Amino acid sequence: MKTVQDHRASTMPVNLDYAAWLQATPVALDAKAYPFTQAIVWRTGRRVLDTAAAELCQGIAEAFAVEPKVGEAARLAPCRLYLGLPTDLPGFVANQVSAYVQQVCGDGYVIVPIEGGSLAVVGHVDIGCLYGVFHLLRAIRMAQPLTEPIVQSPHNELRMINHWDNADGTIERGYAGKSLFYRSNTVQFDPVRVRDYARLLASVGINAIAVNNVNVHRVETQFVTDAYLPSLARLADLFRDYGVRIFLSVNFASPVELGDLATADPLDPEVQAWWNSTADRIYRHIPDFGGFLVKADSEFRPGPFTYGRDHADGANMLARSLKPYGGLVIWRCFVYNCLQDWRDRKTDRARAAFDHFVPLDGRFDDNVLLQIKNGPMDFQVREPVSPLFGGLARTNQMLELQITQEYTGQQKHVCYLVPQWKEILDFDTHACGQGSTVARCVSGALFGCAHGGIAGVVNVGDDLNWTGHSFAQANLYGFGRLCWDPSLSVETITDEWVRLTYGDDQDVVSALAYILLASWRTYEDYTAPLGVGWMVNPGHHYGPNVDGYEYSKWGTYHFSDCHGIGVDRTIATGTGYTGQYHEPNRSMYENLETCPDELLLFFHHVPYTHRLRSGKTVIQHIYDTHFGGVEAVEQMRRMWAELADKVDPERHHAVRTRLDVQLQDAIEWRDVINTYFYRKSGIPDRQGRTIF
Ligand code: GCV
Repeated sequence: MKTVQDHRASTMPVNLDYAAWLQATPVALDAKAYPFTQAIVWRTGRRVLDTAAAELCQGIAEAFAVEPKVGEAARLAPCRLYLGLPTDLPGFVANQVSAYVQQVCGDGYVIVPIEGGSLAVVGHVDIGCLYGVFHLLRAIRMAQPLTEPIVQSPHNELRMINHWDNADGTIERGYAGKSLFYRSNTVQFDPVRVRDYARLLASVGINAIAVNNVNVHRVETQFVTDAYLPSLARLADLFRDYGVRIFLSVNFASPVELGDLATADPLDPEVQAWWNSTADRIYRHIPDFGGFLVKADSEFRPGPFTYGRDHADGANMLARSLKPYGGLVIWRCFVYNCLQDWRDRKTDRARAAFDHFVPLDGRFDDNVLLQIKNGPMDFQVREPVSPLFGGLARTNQMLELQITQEYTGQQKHVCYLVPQWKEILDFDTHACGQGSTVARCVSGALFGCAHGGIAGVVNVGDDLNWTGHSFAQANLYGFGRLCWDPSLSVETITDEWVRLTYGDDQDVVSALAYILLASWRTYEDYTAPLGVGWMVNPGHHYGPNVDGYEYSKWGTYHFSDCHGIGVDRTIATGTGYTGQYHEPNRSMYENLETCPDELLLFFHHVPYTHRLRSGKTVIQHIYDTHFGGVEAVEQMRRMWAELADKVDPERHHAVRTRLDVQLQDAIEWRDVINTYFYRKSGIPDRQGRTIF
């Protein structure tokens, strides 16, 4: 049998970051604590199960420096680890696991101690067994006991990564090198690297991947043709071993742009026939193809509006072409007017997704999912939750998060987003009374939808450490863990990532957890205040520029003048956006007294002297958070410096260099923002600190 290690190039540079949270270092306990690790029994010949067994062998060998027995030798060992489906197991093992396996849904698994010191890792499908293996190895690495049965089912059917990779090898909003999949307008990849990537993804439960940018340009439009499908099929094959199905982002105007038809009108039978034969072709090459991801009528991408049709017409037409194969259409709701007039205070970009899609609720086919960004604007450091969650009751839906740090420091700054995502998932929409959380909306549980899930725009490129900043790996890890189980606590996920990636030393664990957990708030403190967002340089979105988008067409304004700041989105005097929420959220946001401080300027335009619920005025809050944010980065830098003897020099140096950059940038943000608002308001800092 080939081990996972056999697939690795022996020339692969040694880099601890490359192994991410699957480090190959020995663990403190010896193998006797886990007697079942001496032998592995499984039925060979099925790809995913063989992958699971190979991972198990490798993980055990790395942890305890002892190779487990396999094959005949394993069957003779006194204790064994049984891996497989219930039908693969010897009768006495099957009997002992059956009550637990019955509780498992979808691609979940059980890990059950068997009499005499053996253990069984069992799922209903082979991929469940692989997830069980990764759970088991994680538990061993974290020295957790495995004496009680563990029953795990994923909360979300689709746990998906979106790549914004272009065929030329660039990545839109990518901060960790070039694409892992493309170069010079061809599909070109290192199979070892891609396999290792698939492995990382599967280890946290990811099961779907859209391999190209939602902005589908001329070359990627051809991905659905015979010119590209054979090489995409090879890519899909690498992901297949790890149970990850590939999706393609498609161009709605493909029938026209590929030169076959004069129209892409979704109600034209010839267009339907064109997509049907396109789907037939794709499935001939990739039999387990997941489906299409579509950005339509958004930021200059073509869509059904051109033909006087709506999003349901467009999505359903594509869905019908995939239906015979069980494929899905994931249709994005990031639809708004990107040619707005900044002088117009009535049009509100935040309203757009709800206004476009709620009237279509119930009209989408059952293999369509609407993919909704977490907030109504665009992945800002702080936004309210999109009111589309809870606004759609008869439509499959998915949450879209941004793992790549476009607006949150571009992987030069530490910004650990798991606490933000957790707040989003826990947000109570009140759509069906109390407890109608976003997590329940998107899993499909709240409204009994057929499909659901979470997608993340990934932060990975071909940098050797995958994510540019070593700590940005924690976002990828946490994303996967939350997709699997949104009820996991931030602290649990953080502790897992730190210990799996950087080891068990208590000083390292506590310093790293502190830095990660403080980082989102810190980033927010030195950038745009109180939920107002933006204030970044246009185009690349890095660094401060308070008025960068203020007089532009993009609909992203803060409306600061000498009196005050913020966007009035109330029903009473503003754009009426607050009316898109269910009560009591609507009233909470509508009223100045109950609106949470951190979102005040998203919902209200107030004078600089307005007193926040914290007791501070808005202007003093701006000064204090901006000075405080820089101090917090200085503190992170000090804490990291103190770990110099406890972290390997390569990773220590790389992180220190990025923290230096973060500090310089935070100072720049502080001074630009404070100076801007001092000059606008004329109100000095009560503490008399330097403002320019
Ligand atoms: C892929 C924002 C980003 C764009 C991105 C777009 C989207 O506008 O800046 O780069 O395009 O969102 O999500 O479609």
